[in-house]
Amino acid sequence: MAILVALLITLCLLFGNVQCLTRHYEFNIQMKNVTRLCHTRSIVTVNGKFPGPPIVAREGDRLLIKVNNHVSNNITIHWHGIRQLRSGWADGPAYITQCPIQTGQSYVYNFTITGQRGTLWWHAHFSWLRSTVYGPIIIHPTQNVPYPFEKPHKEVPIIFGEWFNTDTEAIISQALQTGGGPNVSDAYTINGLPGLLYNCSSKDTFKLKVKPGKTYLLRIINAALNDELFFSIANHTLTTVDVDAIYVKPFQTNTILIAPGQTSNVLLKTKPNFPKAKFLMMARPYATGSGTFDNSTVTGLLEYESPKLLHHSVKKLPLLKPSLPALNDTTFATKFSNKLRSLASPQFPANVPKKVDKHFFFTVGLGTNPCDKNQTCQGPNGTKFAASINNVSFVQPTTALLQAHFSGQSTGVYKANFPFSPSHWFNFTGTTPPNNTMVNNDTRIMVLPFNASVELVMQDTSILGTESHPLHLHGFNFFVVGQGFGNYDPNNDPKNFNLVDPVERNTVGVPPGGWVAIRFFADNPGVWFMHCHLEVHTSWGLKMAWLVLDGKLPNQKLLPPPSDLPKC
Ligand SMILES: *[C@@H]1O[C@H](CO)[C@@H](O)[C@H](O)[C@H]1NC(C)=O
Ligand SMILES: *[C@@H]1O[C@H](CO)[C@@H](O)[C@H](O)[C@H]1NC(C)=O
Ligand SMILES: *[C@@H]1O[C@H](CO)[C@@H](O)[C@H](O)[C@H]1NC(C)=O
Ligand SMILES: *[C@@H]1O[C@H](CO)[C@@H](O)[C@H](O)[C@H]1NC(C)=O
Ligand SMILES: *[C@@H]1O[C@H](CO)[C@@H](O)[C@H](O)[C@H]1NC(C)=O
Ligand SMILES: *[C@@H]1O[C@H](CO)[C@@H](O)[C@H](O)[C@H]1NC(C)=O
Ligand SMILES: *[C@@H]1O[C@H](CO)[C@@H](O)[C@H](O)[C@H]1NC(C)=O
Ligand SMILES: *[C@@H]1O[C@H](CO)[C@@H](O)[C@H](O)[C@H]1NC(C)=O
Ligand SMILES: *[C@@H]1O[C@H](CO)[C@@H](O)[C@H](O)[C@H]1NC(C)=O
Ligand SMILES: *[C@@H]1O[C@H](CO)[C@@H](O)[C@H](O)[C@H]1NC(C)=O
Ligand SMILES: *[C@@H]1O[C@H](CO)[C@@H](O)[C@H](O)[C@H]1NC(C)=O
Ligand SMILES: *[C@@H]1O[C@H](CO)[C@@H](O)[C@H](O)[C@H]1NC(C)=O
Ligand SMILES: [Cu+2]
Repeated sequence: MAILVALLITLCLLFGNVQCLTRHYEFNIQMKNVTRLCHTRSIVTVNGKFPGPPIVAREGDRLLIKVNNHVSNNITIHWHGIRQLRSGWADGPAYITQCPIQTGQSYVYNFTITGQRGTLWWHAHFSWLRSTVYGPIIIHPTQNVPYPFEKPHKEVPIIFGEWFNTDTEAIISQALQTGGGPNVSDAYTINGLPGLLYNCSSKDTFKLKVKPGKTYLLRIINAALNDELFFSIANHTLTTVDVDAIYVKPFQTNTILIAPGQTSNVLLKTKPNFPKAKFLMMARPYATGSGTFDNSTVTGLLEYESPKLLHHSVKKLPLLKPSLPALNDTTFATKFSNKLRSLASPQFPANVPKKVDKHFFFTVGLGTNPCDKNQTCQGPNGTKFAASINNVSFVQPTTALLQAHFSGQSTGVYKANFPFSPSHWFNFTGTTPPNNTMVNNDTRIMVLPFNASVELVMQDTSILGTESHPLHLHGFNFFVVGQGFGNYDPNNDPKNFNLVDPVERNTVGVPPGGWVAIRFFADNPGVWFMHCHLEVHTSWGLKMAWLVLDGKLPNQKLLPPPSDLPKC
């Protein structure tokens, strides 16, 4: 199959020596037979590629990406982390900003990249299709603007994924039917490859070939469906310089932690001389829930290009392994997230809201739904698993929220009464859970006036056991001003908030049995999805949406929908 990516570049703007381009891509959604772990599966792909093709752009560019759906599934594509200023129609979550692109239909995603540079990613945002439909978004800084760190010799995307030997759509549909936890993946992958530690997979190993004494920029993306991951390279130190396409104060670490939805640029300095060893890179989960999970390990190889003289002896070199934190090492996770700080420099300031207009307190966690009368369910005590925010388990509407809002036809689609805080206060992280674990199902959204400064505290619950939840907010970056364990204390915890150089990002882990406080300016009109990026929790309802109203000025209003916007 010919590669169908057509990249035409047309000049759109010229000011000074800075060029702003329009970049055209074509994404053909098509099936492809792919073999991993000796299992061949027909998977949904973009242009027959797995992982999908990279989008490469420069800060300020406009992207026009035409998506043609040639498969029997409905699909949408989300440009994860892209701010989508006033262009919410291009954000992508199905039934939130658009109806799905149905079989045989096309839709052009049209947006600009404003004030962002680094690594983001794109993925399907319909059911569990993102398990195979994902790829990098590489955003170079404006021309002639250097990185605030050493210029790398080479840049390499490292995308983690999860491989399933069976159809992921069947897995989630079976789980929703039985009420139990879904089957876990069969392997983790680096750039689609599982590596040496799985049966029948050693040829499918990602190899990073390097030269001694150079600096490499690894653009790391966690595209796994349901698992946070630790990542390390034997005998090498990584320097984190950016997360979620925002520069951070550089820090060195042997291991990084990355949740689904998160991205990070790290520098890898190779050894000055050709070493007498080969090095494994490894990733495996950080898992805090009580359910079963895929506890396997993906490997890749860091290989030094050998000097000619040594060529014959390279095969015999010893293979060194990194040591990774324990699967449940929350102490490491906490230390790691505390190291992440914004640059907060004159060139890259941290514009943290100092005063707050709107305070919100949301509980996040698992709960249950009753089993149908004539059914036996496999969730807790014969119930069905559910998940909620403030005990509201989000019910997906049958038309897109943004369309309903824009056309003034929200009645029967959503209610603008999402709770500011839980209706029922209890010991959120106590060891004795409440006797009623049932959630409410509803399609409720929270309305924000334009430019409101928002503080949101998200509190994990222990109702069905504590668990880390990577919460992702569409349409915004936010500052992570505080986090802690136990129940959030509104009197004392804010005293320790970091309003100077907190990390700015789009996906943050709510600590297991703890809380996280974020702040942002609601400066982007539209309907913005917020959800756990563990796909199983999203399927169970751990999601909601914000409606940010238009501002008064003409440039503070959501633009009208494009004419090809899909209909439900
Ligand atoms: C995948 O393989 C099956 C069985 O060999 C074949 O019938 C099918 O056409 C293939 N699909 C694609 C997309 O190549
Ligand atoms: C993309 O969106 C911009 C801003 O709304 C609009 O001016 C332009 O015509 C659109 N381009 C296409 C090809 O739809
Ligand atoms: C999930 O795993 C169970 C047990 O191995 C198996 O019986 C079932 O068919 C699997 N479901 C799907 C959808 O693959
Ligand atoms: C790798 O690290 C181990 C443990 O720190 C050390 O003993 C060994 O010498 C290192 N090997 C290389 C080739 O760097
Ligand atoms: C992974 O889980 C399996 C089954 O639950 C268990 O037998 C195995 O020991 C675990 N492996 C590791 C490395 O924890
Ligand atoms: C982590 O897991 C180990 C066993 O794998 C267990 O002994 C330990 O108590 C666990 N730690 C926490 C904090 O849950
Ligand atoms: C349960 O009952 C409903 C209606 O009473 C019926 O539609 C459904 O097929 C039944 N499900 C099973 C598994 O028997
Ligand atoms: C399940 O039932 C047992 C025994 O009645 C009870 O102790 C436990 O809390 C229940 N769990 C849930 C999740 O409802
Ligand atoms: C909540 O539960 C935890 C663990 O059971 C306990 O240590 C704590 O004191 C409780 N907090 C309150 C306010 O009851
Ligand atoms: C929950 O259980 C406690 C003690 O087991 C009981 O006192 C309380 O009334 C129960 N609450 C509800 C709402 O059933
Ligand atoms: C929520 O929806 C489920 C079906 O998804 C249903 O079984 C349950 O009764 C509903 N719960 C409430 C409180 O309405
Ligand atoms: C695809 O989306 C349309 C519009 O929402 C819906 O009517 C249809 O049932 C969906 N089909 C599938 C297979 O999900
Ligand atoms: Cu979650």
